[in-house]
Amino acid sequence: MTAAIKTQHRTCPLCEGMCGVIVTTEGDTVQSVRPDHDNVWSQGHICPKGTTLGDLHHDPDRLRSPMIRDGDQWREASWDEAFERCETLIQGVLERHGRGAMAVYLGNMIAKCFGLTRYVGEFLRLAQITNIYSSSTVDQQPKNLSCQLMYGDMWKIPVPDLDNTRLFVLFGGNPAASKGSIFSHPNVMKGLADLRKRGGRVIVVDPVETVTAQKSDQWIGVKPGTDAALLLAVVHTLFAENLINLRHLDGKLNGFEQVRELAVAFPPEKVAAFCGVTADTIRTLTREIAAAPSAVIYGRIGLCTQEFGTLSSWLIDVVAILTGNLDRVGGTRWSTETAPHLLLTPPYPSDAPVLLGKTRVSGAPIVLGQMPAGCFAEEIDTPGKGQIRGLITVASNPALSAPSAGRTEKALAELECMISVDIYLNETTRHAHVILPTATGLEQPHWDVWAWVFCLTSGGHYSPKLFEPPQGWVEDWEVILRLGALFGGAKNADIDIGALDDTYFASLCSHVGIDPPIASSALPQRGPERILDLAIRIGPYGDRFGENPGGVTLATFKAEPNGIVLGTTTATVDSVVKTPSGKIELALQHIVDDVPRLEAAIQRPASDMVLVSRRQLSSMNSWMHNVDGLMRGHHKCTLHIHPDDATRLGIDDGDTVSVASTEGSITVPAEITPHIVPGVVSLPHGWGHDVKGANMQVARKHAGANFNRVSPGSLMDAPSGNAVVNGIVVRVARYTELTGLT
Ligand SMILES: Nc1nc2c(c(=O)[nH]1)N[C@H]1C(S)=C(S)[C@@H](COP(=O)(O)OP(=O)(O)OC[C@H]3O[C@@H](n4cnc5c(=O)[nH]c(N)nc54)[C@H](O)[C@@H]3O)O[C@H]1N2
Ligand SMILES: Nc1nc2c(c(=O)[nH]1)N[C@H]1C(S)=C(S)[C@@H](COP(=O)(O)OP(=O)(O)OC[C@H]3O[C@@H](n4cnc5c(=O)[nH]c(N)nc54)[C@H](O)[C@@H]3O)O[C@H]1N2
Ligand code: SF4
Ligand SMILES: [Mo]
Repeated sequence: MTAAIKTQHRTCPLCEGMCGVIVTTEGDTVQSVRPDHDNVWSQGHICPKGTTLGDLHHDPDRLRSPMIRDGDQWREASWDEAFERCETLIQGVLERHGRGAMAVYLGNMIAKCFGLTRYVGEFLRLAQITNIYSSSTVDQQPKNLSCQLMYGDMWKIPVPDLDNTRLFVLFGGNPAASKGSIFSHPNVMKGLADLRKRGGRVIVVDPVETVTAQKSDQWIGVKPGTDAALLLAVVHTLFAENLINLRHLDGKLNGFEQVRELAVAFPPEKVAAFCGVTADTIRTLTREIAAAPSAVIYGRIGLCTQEFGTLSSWLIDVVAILTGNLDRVGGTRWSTETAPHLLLTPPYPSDAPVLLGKTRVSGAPIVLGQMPAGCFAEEIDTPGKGQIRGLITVASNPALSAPSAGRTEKALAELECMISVDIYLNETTRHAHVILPTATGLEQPHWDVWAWVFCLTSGGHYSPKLFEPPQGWVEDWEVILRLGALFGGAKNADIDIGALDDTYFASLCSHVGIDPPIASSALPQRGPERILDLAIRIGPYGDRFGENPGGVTLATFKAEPNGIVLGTTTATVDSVVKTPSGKIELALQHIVDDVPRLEAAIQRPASDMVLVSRRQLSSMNSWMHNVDGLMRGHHKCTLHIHPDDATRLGIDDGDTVSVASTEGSITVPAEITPHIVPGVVSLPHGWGHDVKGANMQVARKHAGANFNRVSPGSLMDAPSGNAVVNGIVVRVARYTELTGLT
């Protein structure tokens, strides 16, 4: 008898593109994943990664059972045994070293896992771990910081209104590969092409002439790490040429004069050589922004993960404000979420200090509760009070994705207790004592909790789980709750997950003014769906448990397999800004204090060669290289280098080259391309899979080199503690077998 063929419409969870896909299954096997042309949001767009959801599901290397390591031997274990082992390990560290020796490293994929993302906050509360590391400090921390200070809310990051703008100025982002980030829009590249078709313009500021830049009207090849100077020169020109137009923002700002005074010292001529951009280009750019009927000024990871991440992230919004393009149709705006999950828990207080202290070993800043990822390795391997001895990683791979990766790899091996919530035995988790694999992809229900926060369309798409996980499986939210309680000091046998969940749910209800018994009787089923239903019901379109008859609930979305669009954003500056003054703070001291560091950088001699990071369409940070279908074709972990540099250094296309920094060195094949500024080389991150003890067979065959072995952990954006993985000074040379180096 042949198995029944079924189809299911769902959202691809892998990136902010939120593409609707149709998954066809035959029994337990995925036959195909195709674009869903009827999806109201993505309308048939898809990328190569989305088609591999079935391959990820069937990947023989994906863990399907908890794993326990004894020495260098791994064995499968029952969930009960695995949690018992966790208890022993955790108790041991707590007894020997106290709670201050515990740390957590939270990864990017948490945001894509519906259960983990809903429960990670409660995990942290229960676990009482204060050493919180995460991918945030190798990502958007500078933007969180500037938004916390400017608007009083770190998550109110303005989002481009691509569909209505006339000019899109894009700094340090490449949606042709990434599909957009902190900016959720269906098929961004089509949106940019449509903008050009209707007579608008696209300008890309990037040291690399990316595919996005090649499809734009103008590429400005800026030197890495110099955007803050360029943007200050833009601000200077706005003032000097009387181009300021605050429009509706007039009267809603503090710090206007301070910004004017700061920018006096940055005329375009002063920064031109530093930025590698002529003064004329800077002036023309400024005039174009000022003259545009509407303009988006958008900066992404290339702006955050660089030497002046906070200054650049802040200045993006300053330029938008000074030209009246914030909070405006066709400018950058804030979302109105259908399920506003951030409302369920207390926000980071708008009047609280952003700088919470300094790290133990090198005195780096602890900002917004995050320990800098660049300090992770040194905090594990440097003895003394507070040294990390116990660690939990959740959907993160710091051995590849965080700076000082070589040191991290060694440090992880020294931990007394390491628990990983992860689906692979990989470069990081190979050091764990216990790995707890959670349901992933097609085994999970999905609602894109974080993408809708950065989306100007208000809508939703719920996907039920397609496959039941193996029998006896523990749901991801239960895993993380139990671990929270264990780290909090509870005995495994005493933990009552249902009671923990009910207490958590009641606290969320109380926070949003809903009577917990009323909510619990309407929503008896425990777990993340109950919280999603609560978020939808208290949201702008929700039924508010009967107060708003006809309002939506989770059931409304469950009945619509192609998703629902309810409207566009209605958020305004007046509803968003939560600063103590009630105004947008243009010039806060914590940010302004960093300007002298920039002044000093402008004076220093230019480096001969600097390294930047890049993303690839068929890859997702460090973890999708085990999908054979995505790895076909030529070797992908190559160093892009300009022909002039290649000639100067005697490098031919395909030659193996060494890339060395103060941190370490790696070898990779060179790929000569004119699409890069001379003096800059670019390498993808997330590779380097040839390590002993990892079990990802396909990835191993396409190992590549680990970028972050050359990123020094000490390189940091001073105000935010964010890692610098762009603009690293390196020496590039042809690698010769004979000497090991050139
Ligand atoms: N040099 C350089 N370094 C960078 C960057 C850069 O541009 N250049 N970018 C940085 C950025 S923006 C980010 S966000 C970070 C990302 O870095 P991290 O968040 O540390 O991790 P990833 O590399 O995304 O690896 C994801 C991990 O989650 C696991 N995983 C995947 N799916 C699931 C799941 O469904 N459940 C569970 N439990 N686990 C899962 C994978 O096995 C893997 O271990 O990297 C940063 N590092
Ligand atoms: N296919 C795919 N999609 C992804 C990911 C992935 O790994 N693969 N990762 C996801 C994640 S976690 C994130 S955070 C987003 C990131 O999304 P994006 O920000 O769009 O990421 P990138 O494609 O890395 O683009 C960053 C650009 O910044 C440029 N850059 C480097 N240094 C500088 C600088 O100093 N100044 C300027 N102006 N530009 C600079 C780089 O050359 C690069 O073109 O993508 C997400 N989407
Ligand atoms: S990974 Fe590809 S298919 Fe999936 S949401 Fe992103 S763009 Fe769409
Ligand atoms: Mo990221």
